[in-house]
Amino acid sequence: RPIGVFDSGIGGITVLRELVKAFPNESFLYLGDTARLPYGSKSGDTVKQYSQQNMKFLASRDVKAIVVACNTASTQISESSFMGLPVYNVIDPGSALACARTENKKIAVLATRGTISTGAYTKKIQAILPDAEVLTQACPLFVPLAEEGWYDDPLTNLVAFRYLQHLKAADVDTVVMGCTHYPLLKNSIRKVFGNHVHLVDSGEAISLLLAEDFKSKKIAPAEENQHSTLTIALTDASDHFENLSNELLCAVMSSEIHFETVSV
Ligand code: DGN
Repeated sequence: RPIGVFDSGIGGITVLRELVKAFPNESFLYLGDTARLPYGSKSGDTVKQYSQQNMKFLASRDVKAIVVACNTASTQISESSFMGLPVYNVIDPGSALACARTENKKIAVLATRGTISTGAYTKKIQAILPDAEVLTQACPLFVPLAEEGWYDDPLTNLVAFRYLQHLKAADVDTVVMGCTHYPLLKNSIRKVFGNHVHLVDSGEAISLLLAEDFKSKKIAPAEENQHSTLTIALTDASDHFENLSNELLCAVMSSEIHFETVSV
């Protein structure tokens, strides 16, 4: 049985890439809700409703676990199981990893307006490190830049400096990329903060958590010699999406990606 993963668009592919890298024997079914993208600027109730529909779709395809590869959706999902399947949000492991990495306890969280407005990261981080200083910044222009594939571009650098310069001046030592699109713009984010700052990536954080749960048998690992598959289902067909995801995943994939268009 595959692991189900969903996001509104290309962002969750950064999570999928880390999962494929960490668990090469596993099969994955990725749902990109491209027909209803973006989630980051929609109300909590709408994002919650879309997320429930996405989880229902993944459950109907017999996945063994659901990874919510979208921070905005993660803020609206309080349940840790859905129709009997374990559900993983990216905010809990991202907060835990930021707390493990920081030394000066000054942490910046970059995310969509939707995620920032819930205060989810600040609450989670301060539940672990009560005296942590958490600075937040919504970066709404990052999502269209990532969807456009402008990963290393002078315009992206300029936007990153405009959003982030004040956080660099505030001397944060850890930066949570609290939107799964943002790791695609890592080079530009690095240019602002320099090499000494820890960048926390949702994909890395969730992979560490899943590794623990495979070890403790909370989820059953795939058989060693099983042929793994990767399916990407989109709610709106897009050649651009297919090209970008092929490009992002080719280095970690051993088999071909199967694309489908679905309704949820
Ligand atoms: N990638 C999503 C997140 O992590 O919040 C949001 C992107 C979007 O739909 N705006």
